[in-house]
Amino acid sequence: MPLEIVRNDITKMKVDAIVNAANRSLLGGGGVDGAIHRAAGAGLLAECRTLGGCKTGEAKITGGYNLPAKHVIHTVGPIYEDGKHGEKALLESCYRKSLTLAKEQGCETVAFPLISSGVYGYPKDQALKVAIDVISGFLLEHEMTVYIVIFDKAAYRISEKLFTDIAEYIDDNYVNEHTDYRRESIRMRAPRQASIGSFEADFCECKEMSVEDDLDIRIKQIDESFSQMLLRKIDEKGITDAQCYKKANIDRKLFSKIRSDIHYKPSKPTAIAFAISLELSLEETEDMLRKAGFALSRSNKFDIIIEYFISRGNYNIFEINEALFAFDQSLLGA
Ligand code: AR6
Repeated sequence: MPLEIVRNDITKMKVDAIVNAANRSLLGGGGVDGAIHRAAGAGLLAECRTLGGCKTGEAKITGGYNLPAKHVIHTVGPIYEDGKHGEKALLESCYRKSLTLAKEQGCETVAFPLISSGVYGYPKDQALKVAIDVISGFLLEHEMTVYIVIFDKAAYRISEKLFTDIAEYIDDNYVNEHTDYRRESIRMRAPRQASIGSFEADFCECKEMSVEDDLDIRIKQIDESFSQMLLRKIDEKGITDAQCYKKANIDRKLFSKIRSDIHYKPSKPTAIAFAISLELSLEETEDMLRKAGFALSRSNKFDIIIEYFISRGNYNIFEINEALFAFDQSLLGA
């Protein structure tokens, strides 16, 4: 998965580069900076002394010394005042400059802490949003695996409102497998609500078709495999393969495997990630999942959260992953 949110101590990450939330002196400090210097040993400080500091929003690279990571990229985040002093642009710059530096040094795997979100006071939810936006934008253009490392889960939450909203949705919809009748009745009442766009598209496409042709197409689609449906939907949406797998947060190798094997059975999170990237309706998502041997269930928190987002037409995979993370569920992607 090109972008992953993980809970860990960044000093334990075995990646090409970890990013340090440093200060302008680059001579160490508290928080993640202190932890990185302690784990790397004195060699890191000695190299940092040669760098002449670093401006806010910029980044510099050193070796990793005793760390499992090969390099440390030191970046200096903004001190948050009130959000009106250019903090966001500076924080974006930290991520962008660090990623560019990592790319120039040939790094394939990079781990970031949530820069500025500790001592420097940047609100954690906004800091995470900036991280996700810049990193996912970068990954549309470059092949790399990037981790956002969340150290302290208690200190990290999606917005209170979204969290409460999803929690209520889970409470309202969580049902025992055997009393799943509600789901059916809801679907019967509003089967197309979340897919007006695609319904109209289907309707427009089919209006010149005879009933026989239409039936013929539908029968062929019953036998379609997951991989065939995926490729058909990519064509129908008029997007490229790369646009699809990048938006799904799936790496190119896995996509090639699926493309070349019509009987490929993806994992459930992978299948859902494609449904999200193709912006399928709930009904189409279920259809795609069935082809991979899965279903969305109302007795599963993960599934209800997915349903929450699809039924609201929110197909931002990173936001969905943030919410899944907050509810301790596995994330979408490979
Ligand atoms: N692994 C991953 N994340 C961590 C770790 C860890 N081991 N330790 C803390 N965090 P902060 P800033 C998280 O304060 O806000 C230093 O003194 C932490 O929970 O380290 O950019 C520097 O020298 C928080 O979410 O960095 C500067 O003076 C995030 O890392 C100043 O602090 C960043 O918190 C920089 O402040």
